[in-house]
Amino acid sequence: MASGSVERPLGSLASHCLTPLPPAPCLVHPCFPGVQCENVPSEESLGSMGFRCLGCPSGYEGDGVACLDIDECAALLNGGCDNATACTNLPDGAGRTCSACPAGFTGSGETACVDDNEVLPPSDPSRFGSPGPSLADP
Ligand SMILES: [Ca+2]
Repeated sequence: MASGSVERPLGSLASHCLTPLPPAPCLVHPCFPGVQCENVPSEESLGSMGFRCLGCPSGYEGDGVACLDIDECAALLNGGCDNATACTNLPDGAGRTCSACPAGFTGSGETACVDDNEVLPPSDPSRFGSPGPSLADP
């Protein structure tokens, strides 16, 4: 009894070998999460594929492969917060926050802190010395 042999039709094998597809680098997700990847023909070797990452998400900076959180407080003057407030950087592309306006001011650090009195003295009288405690008559 002859042992069976399996013959594979050549056609099915050949069809897999005739047109080798270039590997698509974007299939392995080489870009930073959330960044769009684009397969592009490699400039170094003809017929192979490279990739391009299309920018970092909002709140990040980098080349699209590596993206780092932007420290908005350092990048802008006080992060764009009113100078009377404190800017706090938020990680993971979440931007930054401004602290509340100090007592006696209305508004927010995001817009502007406005003095409740709204009227500022032309100069600080304490610069010229205050009258001090009045002397009681003897
Ligand atoms: Ca940030």
